[in-house]
Amino acid sequence: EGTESVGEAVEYTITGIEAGAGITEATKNALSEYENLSGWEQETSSTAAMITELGEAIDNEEPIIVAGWSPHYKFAQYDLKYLEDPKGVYGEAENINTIARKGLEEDMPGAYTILDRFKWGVEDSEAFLLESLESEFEEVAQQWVDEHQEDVAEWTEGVEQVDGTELEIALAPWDSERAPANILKIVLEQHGFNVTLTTVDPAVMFEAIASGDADASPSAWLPITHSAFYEDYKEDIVDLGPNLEGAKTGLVVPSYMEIDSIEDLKA
Ligand code: PBE
Repeated sequence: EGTESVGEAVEYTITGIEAGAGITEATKNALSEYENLSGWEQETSSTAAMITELGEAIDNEEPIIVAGWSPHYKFAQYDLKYLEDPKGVYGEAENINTIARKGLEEDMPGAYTILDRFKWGVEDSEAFLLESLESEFEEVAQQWVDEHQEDVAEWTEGVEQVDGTELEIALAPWDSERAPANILKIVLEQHGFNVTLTTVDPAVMFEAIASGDADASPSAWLPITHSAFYEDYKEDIVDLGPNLEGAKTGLVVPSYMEIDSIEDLKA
């Protein structure tokens, strides 16, 4: 036991999430860029499975290495740390941006204004996500809007009411994306829009905004996590900038593990 390496203990496996996630691509890049990770694999499945495995490992104080990100409630539930990433594979400052289809500003200036102004913080988001473990997502969103009327007033100042204009928001299937989408749905509906939320993989989300099938999305992780999708579609979308600054992705381990860097993951 005592002499077993971290690699042996985790069977040279990083516990990943959905195959279509941006972080799955970043982790593939990490596996090819860090020489000490040659022979390691990423096991993809689902976010729910990753969270279950993480919880089980922590219950047994066993080692585990997961593809992780913030904002996420796991940092409030468990004592975790990001492994240092000296090669910068997961990037430095990551943000969550709002993107819109071309022409939205002309077609629905009020909605565009609200989408453009919407902004909150990592702490807001993590408090929201923790709350959502106890209550329905829609209820948490309503409560957040009720309790943040000053922010909402800033986002909506001068925006005129419309009468049932349809608006489609595309979002990626993670809670960090469901949170802003549900807040925006409530705020936009208070201004008379009829909002549909459509959940799709990130690649499809960018494609839908570029083709105009969807109007906007508050879940573009840039500049790194969704860079491959962004590069494909950037000429055909409008980037409204960050709605959340200070997001992060990387390899995450329980704090009791005695390693600090991706380079410490030795065979
Ligand atoms: N995530 C959470 C997503 C975006 C939101 C980091 C898991 C990803 O595409 O990797």
